[in-house]
Amino acid sequence: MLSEKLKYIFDQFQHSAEFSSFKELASGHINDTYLIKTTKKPFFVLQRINHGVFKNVPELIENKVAISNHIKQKLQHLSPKKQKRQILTFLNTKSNASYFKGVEDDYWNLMQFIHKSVTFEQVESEDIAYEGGKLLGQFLTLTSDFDASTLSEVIPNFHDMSFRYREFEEALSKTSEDKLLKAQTSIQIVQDLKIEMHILQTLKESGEIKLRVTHNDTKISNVLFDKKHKGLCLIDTDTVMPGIVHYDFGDAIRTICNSAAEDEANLALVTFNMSYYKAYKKGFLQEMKQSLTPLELQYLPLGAKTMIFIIGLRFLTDFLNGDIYYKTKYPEHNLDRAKNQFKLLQSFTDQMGVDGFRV
Ligand code: GN1
Ligand code: MG
Repeated sequence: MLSEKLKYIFDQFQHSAEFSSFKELASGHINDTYLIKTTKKPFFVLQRINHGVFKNVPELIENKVAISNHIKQKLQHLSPKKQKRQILTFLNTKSNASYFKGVEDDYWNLMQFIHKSVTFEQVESEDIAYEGGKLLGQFLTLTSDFDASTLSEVIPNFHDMSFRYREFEEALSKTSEDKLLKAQTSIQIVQDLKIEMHILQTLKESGEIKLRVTHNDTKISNVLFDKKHKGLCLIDTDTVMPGIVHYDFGDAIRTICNSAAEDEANLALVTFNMSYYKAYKKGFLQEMKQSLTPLELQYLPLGAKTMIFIIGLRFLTDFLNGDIYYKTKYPEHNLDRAKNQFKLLQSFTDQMGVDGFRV
């Protein structure tokens, strides 16, 4: 039984808590995540890291712990209570490893649950967008003096556009006629935007936009808020790696400004909410403006466009590949996700106008 298995794994970690029950936290597309309730608070979050996606789990956990420790040092002035709510705390196993390896080649990681917190799958107000922006700005500021080159690239080429195009082109050449037909419009969009979608990568490769620590999965459901909807911390730091600021800015926008869920199939419901964009950007710049170069600042809108696009491209590629990467609930789930992102992109570009992206 799953409950017994989770209790067993939970008990391999260093704590004196007693397992009472569990609840699956099903919002992620890659890992399996469980809230572990104990007889006495705090609760915990137990996560099975998807080893197919994350090839080197020890390095992934090293990254996460190093970033948490760095933030902890920076936030030493806060009360212990506040620190517990704003910094992720990972636990070691009884044999002092940072993860537990099960017999089925399954890798587990445990952290403390942050009580009295909430997350949003979708944004409900400008205030939440603003708070989300502030929190991301704080994360990037707190980690700005961390040497990004010491982080492992847990998923190589994660936001690399040429790599994602290569994967897409390979999928195109191997997929079925039926899938090609169903995805025709989306495929055309991808082909049309190829040059523009490489602009940021070129600036990154030339060194004109510098590498820093980035979170790389800043969707709004990865932002933890307190009950009054003030930002607490970013969660899901699995993909913390060297990157450019546009990755994090754009990936957050992608979810914050979508008037519908990421997989809403009725595209009439999918529009880009410009007032949330402005609120988010305001919060973000309040924390970040001093440390952004003029070039980084000018390219933020294109960062948003590029990140909406790249996630759409990845969903589309996975559809063409027969759903081998993301968890899906029905056969065309990935295609619906891709179409959704491309509709969002269209709505964003319509509202920004051509000049909105010009620098
Ligand atoms: C995946 O599993 P989750 O929800 O944390 C993906 C992100 C995508 C996101 C789309 C390692 O994140 O890159 O933006 O789905 N993570 C990985 O919702 O591929
Ligand atoms: Mg993630």
